[in-house]
Amino acid sequence: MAVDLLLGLQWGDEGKGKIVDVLTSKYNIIARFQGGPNAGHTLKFDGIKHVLRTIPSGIFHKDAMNVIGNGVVVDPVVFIKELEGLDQFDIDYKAKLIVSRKAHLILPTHRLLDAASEASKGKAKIGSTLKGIGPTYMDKTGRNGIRVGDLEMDSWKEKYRALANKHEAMIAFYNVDVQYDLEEMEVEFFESIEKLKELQFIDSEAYLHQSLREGKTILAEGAQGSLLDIDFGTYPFVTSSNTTAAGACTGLGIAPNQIKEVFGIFKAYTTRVGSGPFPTELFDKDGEEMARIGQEFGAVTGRARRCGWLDLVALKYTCRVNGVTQLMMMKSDVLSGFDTLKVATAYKYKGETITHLPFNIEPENVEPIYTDFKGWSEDLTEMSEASQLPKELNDYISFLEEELEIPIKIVSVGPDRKQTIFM
Ligand code: 2SA
Ligand code: MG
Repeated sequence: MAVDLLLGLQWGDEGKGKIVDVLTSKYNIIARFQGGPNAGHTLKFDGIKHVLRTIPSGIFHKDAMNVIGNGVVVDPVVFIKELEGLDQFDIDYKAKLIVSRKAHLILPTHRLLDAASEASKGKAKIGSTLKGIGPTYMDKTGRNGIRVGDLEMDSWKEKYRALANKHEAMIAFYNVDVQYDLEEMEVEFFESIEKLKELQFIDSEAYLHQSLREGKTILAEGAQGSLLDIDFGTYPFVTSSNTTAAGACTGLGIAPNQIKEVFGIFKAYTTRVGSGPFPTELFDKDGEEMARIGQEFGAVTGRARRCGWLDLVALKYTCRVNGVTQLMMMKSDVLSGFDTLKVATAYKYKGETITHLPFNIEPENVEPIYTDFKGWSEDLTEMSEASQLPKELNDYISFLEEELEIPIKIVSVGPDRKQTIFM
């Protein structure tokens, strides 16, 4: 009778998809609470690799119900393509997937606005995924958005036209080179809306409350990472939703005291896509090795991820903001073969040594102070039990557990469901 929460503690791509997939069989309901098609949760099992964008990761489990919560932004075009991609797996998604009436819709012009805004910023661009996320949340908080529930009334089309016209004027105002044919985009959009309407729209908060009363278990699945949170991330280089624990309350309508476990997922090192500060970023051979061995390319945009050492200052911060109760360390296998591993345990900031994340972590303000660890050379990918892990990795794990005061419960040693070590 509780909600557990699963979150990324860095800048996204921590491997949340894999862990949800490992955990889903324990839950009756898997719910997404924020973000949209900017997420890309990669699942790998039985020799199949599949990337989910808006659909919760429980869709592959026979009995789990999947909820798209009110905090999510839904692009009908992307969403329908995603559903069609499931056809090969023979999944009855009309029975297993439900969408909150209060979720906001990403319109074609939101995508164009995202592109225009980014183009107008030049070098200062956020490096957004260009999925229209920012403009859609702007319309939500600006009280102009169109919601899934609006589609049940014919009047939504007038509202749509007025909003799209306004967006076109805004795109022109940016005065940048964004080519588009809105009529063509709308053909696909309206077709997708018709297909979307075949799904079950529900008052998801009521559904979740009732499910809790019936003793069902819920896993709330976060997207992106805590350092991309609109309030607590590296603003303005963040996404436009609350990716932290509080976002699960506002994005699903569940109360804070219903949340039990908070699973915090982090990589054994750090990566980031898009712009923005990254204190432990590497520009040397070590960074290149992490990118190569870890295959650090975005699941959504294919962009190369920036790589660096683990940043414990940032990790401590995100553990606190989220109230993490259990940690899961991903991609430990990628660190095999490094002679020395480094972990940032403090920052040099304006001549002082600090251990909290300051307001401004731009490189000119912050220099990481590292603690060194001896590396290991063993290949971890075939290991299946905690007793097999090399001593050096155990030392690395113990150090992190002591510093963070939270146990590491899962160590992932490869992308497959099977390559998961329970500690
Ligand atoms: P946006 O499109 O407005 O949300 O972009 C704003 C910033 O947020 C970054 N961003 C991400 N960074 C990493 N992972 C993301 N999503 C997937 C995930 C990634 C994937 O959840 O794992 O697998 O491809 C994600 N979404 C947004 C973006 O780079 C901008 O810096
Ligand atoms: Mg990802």
